[in-house]
Amino acid sequence: MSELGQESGGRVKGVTILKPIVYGNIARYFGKKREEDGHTHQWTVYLKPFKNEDMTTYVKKVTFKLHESYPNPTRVVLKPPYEVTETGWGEFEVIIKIYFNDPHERPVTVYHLLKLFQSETDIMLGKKSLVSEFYDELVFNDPTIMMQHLLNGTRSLSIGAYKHDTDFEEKKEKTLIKIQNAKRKIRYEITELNERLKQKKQTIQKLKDEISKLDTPATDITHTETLT
Ligand code: SLL
Repeated sequence: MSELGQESGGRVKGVTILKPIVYGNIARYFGKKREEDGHTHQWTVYLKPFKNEDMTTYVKKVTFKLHESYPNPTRVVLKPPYEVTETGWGEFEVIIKIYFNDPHERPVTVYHLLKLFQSETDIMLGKKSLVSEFYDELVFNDPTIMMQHLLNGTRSLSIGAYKHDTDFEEKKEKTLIKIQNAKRKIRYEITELNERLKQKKQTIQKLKDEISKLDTPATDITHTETLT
C-alpha cells in the first residue's frame, strides 16, 4: 500500500526493468553518383529489440530526426519495423526518440551517427554494404504500475534468438579487453605520476630546509642594519 501511496506518484519504488535494444544503420553505395540529385547511397536507420520481442506492448512510437536537407525531417514510425529508408550523399547525426505507452514515462533519446562511407579494408574486401549498429539498454527506474505491466508483458515474436548483423558477444569480449587494457595503462600512469610527485615533494622539502638554514643569519643581518 505504502509503495503505491500518493507521495510515490503511483510508482513502484526500487524496481528497475531493462530493455536491451540495438540501433544503427545499414548503407549501400550505388557505385556512382546519381546524376539527378547527386545522391550516392541508400541507407536505413533503425531501432530494434536486442531480443526477439514485440516492443509495441510498451512503445507508442519512435521518431527519427534527419538532417534538415531532407523534406519533413522528423519521421514518425508508429509500429515495427522502427526504421527509415532514404537516399543521400552525406553523413549526419540522426536523433532517435522513443515514446512510451504510459504518458508518465519520459521519452528516451538516442543519437546515432549515420555512417555511409566504408573503411579502406572493407572496400578492398569487396563488401557492398556496411552496418554500423550499437547495443544499448532502456532503463526504467521506479516505473509506474501501468508501465511495469507493459514492460513485463512483452511477447516473443518468434522462436529462436534474434539474429543481428553484428556479433555482439564478440564485440562485448573485445570491448572488455579494451577496457582492461585502458585500466592497466591508467594504473601505470598514476603510479608514474605518484613517483614524480614524491620526488618533487622531496625537492621542495630540501629547498625549504636550505631556506630555513639561510633564514637565521639573514634576520641577524637585518637586525644589525636597523641598529646602525
Ligand atoms: C555533411 N554535415 O556536410 C553533413 C550534412 C547532409 C546529407 C550531410 C540529403 C540529400 C538531399 C543528404 O544527403 N544530406 O536529399 O538533398 O556531410
